[in-house]
Parts: sequence; C-alpha cells; structure tokens
Amino acid sequence: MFHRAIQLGATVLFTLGGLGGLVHAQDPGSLLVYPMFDNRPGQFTLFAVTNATDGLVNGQATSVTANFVFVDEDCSKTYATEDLTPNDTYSGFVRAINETPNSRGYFFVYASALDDPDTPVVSNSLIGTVIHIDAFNNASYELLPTSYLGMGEALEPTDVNGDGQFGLDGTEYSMSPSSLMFPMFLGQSTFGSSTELVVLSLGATSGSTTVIDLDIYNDNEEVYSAQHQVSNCWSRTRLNLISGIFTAQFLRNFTNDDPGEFVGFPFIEAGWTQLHGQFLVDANGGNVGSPAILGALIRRDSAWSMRPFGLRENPNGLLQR
Ligand SMILES: [Ca+2]
Repeated sequence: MFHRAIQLGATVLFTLGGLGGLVHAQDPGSLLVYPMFDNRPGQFTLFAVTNATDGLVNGQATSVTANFVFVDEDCSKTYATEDLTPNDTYSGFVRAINETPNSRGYFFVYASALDDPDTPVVSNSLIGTVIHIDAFNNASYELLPTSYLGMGEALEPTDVNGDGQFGLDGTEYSMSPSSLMFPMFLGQSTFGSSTELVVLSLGATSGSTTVIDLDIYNDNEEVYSAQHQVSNCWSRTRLNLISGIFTAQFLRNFTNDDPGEFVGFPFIEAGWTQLHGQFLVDANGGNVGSPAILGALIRRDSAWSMRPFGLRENPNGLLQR
C-alpha cells in the first residue's frame, strides 16, 4: 500500500507576462516539461499527456503527434511518439515507452504536425502529469509538468529560427521562470535529509556544469546564501548535502528564528528558498549567463512533492531534441 500523495500549496503555477498581465492557473501548452522519471529498480513513474482541445482549428480537428524526449541525467536521450486525436489521453508507465534500464532524469513532450516529429507546431492543448511510485520508501507523489505555450497561430511551426531547437524565449515558446521560489522547506536532519532538490538544467549538454545560487530564508526573514552545481542535465540532491543552512540544527541554534513557529509544533524548523541559475559552462568552455532551470522538492519518506512558483522572465531557455 502506498501513502496518498499530498501536494502542498505550490501545485498551481501562476504565470505573469506575455499573457496580458493576467494572473491565472497554468495554461495547457504545446510543450510540457516533466521534472522527473526514474526507471531504477523499485521506482515506477506513471505519465499522462492529454490533448485537451476544443477540437476545431479552421474547422478541422486538431490531431497532433505527441513526441516524448527522455533526457537522462547524463544527457543521453530516448524517444517515443504517440498520435493524439482531439481529447485523446495517453498514459502508462514510463518504462513501457523508455526501456533504458536504470535511467532517470526529466522528459518533455512537444506537439508536432501529425507523424512529423521534425515539425513542432503550436497546439496549446497539451496537459499532463506524473505520479511517481517509490516502492523502496513506500511513497508516491505527483509531479506536475511546466507548460510552455507555443507562440503563433494554431498548427503553425514553432521553430521560427530553423535551428532545430526549442527556443523558450517568448518567440517560439513562452519563457521560463527567472527564479524558482519554493514557499517552504522543513529543517533537515544533520545526518541525512529526507528532502531532496531536483534541478533540470534546460540548456545543458553532456559535460556541462550549471551553477545555481540559492537564497535560503529562515522563518524570520533572515537570508543566507549557498551555491549548488548540476553536472550534465539533471540532479536530485539531499538538501543537507547542498548546504548546512537547510538543517534544523543550524536554523534553531545559529539564526534568530521565530520561536513560535512552526505553528503548532515549534520544535520543527521551517524556511523558504529561492533558486536562480547563475551560469552554465559547457564541455567546450562556452558560457551562458542566467541559464533556465526548473525543479521540484521531494520529501522521500513522508511522500510529498512541491513545485516552485516563478515569474516568466527568463528568455535563455533552450531545449534540444
Ligand atoms: Ca528554434
């Protein structure tokens, strides 16, 4: 039996900018970036992608091909496709369509013209989710993808500059968040965190290093700085290995924390954190400032996950097939 997945607060991503300044729940998109899959023994990732279209574009039904690109943590890739008629849903175990053993990382799904993966198109109708089952820790939790809007009219090709890459720059697809804001973390054990940070470095390639700045706040507005490095494309790291600032011992004994909080159980320490991609260096020494990152927090043993808030202000995102 598995615990019920509990999504704390941050399951709804609010977006600003490029959308007339309206604040609303995440829109269906033409490109969904899912934060994690895991094919290791005892790990089971269930996916879903749904073509939630109203069905009519210029009087024609909008069937598209959903193209899966699985990006392993070492940046190697595995591909799968499935045609989606209007209002079709496609779901199952990741390992049924990506048989690479022990592979883990992130994946994305983009809409293309029917049976033509080389022609990504605008079809802002894709919605999806992942449910991950961790049989080792008797846990399961949901991880929602980040939705990117295709820019332009329905079924128009999105690769405006013809470079074969997905520009998350506001001209091909909507932009990425400029920073990731997790509204809460709980103070971690000094001897081994139960909570892990997942980071996706969207522009990374094999051999690259992404340097991420963290602002870590206690529960009383005090802020501390830390840095985290992601090798290759994806990482999942225990918080206490990123910085001792995340530990309950540090927050309780070495900061001016609020003694009345955590409300109802002040022995627990809490804070919040904000991440920003500082730079990315690729294997050839190329350097990108403010690289686009996405992420999630996963608390392994008590089975919850948290996705960040963020404002759509980073035009540096690039995904490669
Ligand atoms: Ca492009």
